[in-house]
Amino acid sequence: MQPVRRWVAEVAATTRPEEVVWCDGSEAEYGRLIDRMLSEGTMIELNQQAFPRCYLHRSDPKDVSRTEHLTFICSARREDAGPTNNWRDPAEAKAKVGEMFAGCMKGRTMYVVPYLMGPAGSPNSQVGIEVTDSPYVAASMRIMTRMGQVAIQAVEEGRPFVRGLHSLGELDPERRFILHFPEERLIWSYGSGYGGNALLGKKCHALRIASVTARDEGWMAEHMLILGVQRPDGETVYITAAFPSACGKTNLAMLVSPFFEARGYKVWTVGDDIAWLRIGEDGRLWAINPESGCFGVAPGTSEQSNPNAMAMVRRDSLFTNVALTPQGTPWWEGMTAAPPSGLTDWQGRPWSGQAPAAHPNSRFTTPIANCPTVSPHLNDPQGVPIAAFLFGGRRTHLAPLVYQSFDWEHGVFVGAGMGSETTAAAVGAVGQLRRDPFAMLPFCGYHMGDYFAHWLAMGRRTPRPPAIFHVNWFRKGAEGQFLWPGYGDNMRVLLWIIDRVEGRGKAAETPIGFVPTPDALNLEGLEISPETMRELLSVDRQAWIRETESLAELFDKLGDHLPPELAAQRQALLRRLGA
Ligand code: OXD
Ligand code: MN
Repeated sequence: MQPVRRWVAEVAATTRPEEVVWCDGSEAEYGRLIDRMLSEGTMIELNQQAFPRCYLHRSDPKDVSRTEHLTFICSARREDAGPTNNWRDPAEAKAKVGEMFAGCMKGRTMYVVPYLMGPAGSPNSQVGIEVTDSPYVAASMRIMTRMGQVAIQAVEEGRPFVRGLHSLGELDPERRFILHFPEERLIWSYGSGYGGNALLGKKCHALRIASVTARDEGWMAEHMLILGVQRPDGETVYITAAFPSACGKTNLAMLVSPFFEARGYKVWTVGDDIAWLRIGEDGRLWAINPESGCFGVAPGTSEQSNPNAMAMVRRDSLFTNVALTPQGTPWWEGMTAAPPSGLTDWQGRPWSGQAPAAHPNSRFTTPIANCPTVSPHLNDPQGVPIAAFLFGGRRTHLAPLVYQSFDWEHGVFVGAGMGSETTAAAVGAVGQLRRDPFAMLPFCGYHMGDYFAHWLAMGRRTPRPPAIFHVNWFRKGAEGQFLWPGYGDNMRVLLWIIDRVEGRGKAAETPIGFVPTPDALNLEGLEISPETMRELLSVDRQAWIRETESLAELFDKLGDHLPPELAAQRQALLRRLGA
């Protein structure tokens, strides 16, 4: 613990907290954190009969989502951050933000949070130490990570650790910086208490820093859910999926399908946001979920869209920026068809009915162990073997419901070309197409071109790589209606994917990849017209030519870091489309 103590002492000397608390991750300590926030008024106790051990936190109204324009990769060389990341010279960044940290914890408690990303005892897990002046962050980290003794033990065994320094500062958007120093495995986050900016184990460590470590060490840190589909014969097939923020990753990870469950199928949830993958001795890629909790988007979560999440959040959960009913229970848009009367909005005001009652990016923070479908392999040090990768996004008009890439290299091209219409999970305009390769654009800690090259290299080195698919639950018809029911019916798509992986599953070859034939999906019990299915599976050549041409913008931006294989894939697709 010597190096940890030295660093913590250094940090305390700069930030000058009133007291330093070393967190052990115990239940009693969590209780003390909650009690403190209740007495300080930064947590509100929810109805303990209906929602035992659940609390509501209201954030500063100007601190409600990730702030990508204030997020920086401070690699020694600008070129290593690449053109899709903000970059700052490490020394300059430290000088500027170091001034903000000086004395910033005066009168506050500094919590030292040792945490483990990944199961205890897994060689693929990593240790982090987050120092924070936010009890909300310390309490949330206990849900999101394995916190306390297990991490200390790993440090004592000589494991390296990622250092994360966090302060709420003044919560001033003008004095807010999320800085990553990949060469030092160091994170500095100042001026925000929002999960994605402040729970440093998550996006900052498990994606931005870990993606660099993964590149250097030959594994993968991905923005992917992990699920297992158990078949009636008892065998479970594992799939990971990368979708941009707020495209339904949590819903897919916890999919419920009464129709298929009655026929002996079952979905197991391993993770809903992040996967770390390594090549196993058997030549397959094996995935662990580095997290132990879900930090899910509340609006839209309902008994219909995600009954497992609804069950999961009913205990031991922290809610942030949701609305409050007069009964002391949480509410958000989409939870029930009509809003209950007498709501208090996310800012603590009587709800006017004009603006949303819950913030569109309001969240629940919940132990994944509470999920009714949690996989028995959640804590398996080995992880689970992955048979298929899914990419996807919100594409109202372009992408078919599902298609399979021709091979790994083409699949990497499909991931590189991912795009989605923006949502409220990050600050900025909503509803515009944003390229988001592998859903990693905001989370890759190095040059995106080098990241593509790392994917290609992983494919070459993996003897039994997963098959790669693209899905789109969000295609709309001429009247603007969704063509596919989504949610539990996405199981039909997963089953086709498993069929394909196992060498069954009918498909037609199209210029963009293998698309199911109209009779290939199991549509039993679903009312959907053959015309709608045709539209859902159709490939509009002209639209795809425009799409593929517009990809040049991203590819050109990556300059000579763009792997030539991907430039060739783009040309080949244009040729197949007849451009
Ligand atoms: C998240 C995100 O919060 O991707 O998971 O924004
Ligand atoms: Mn995410």
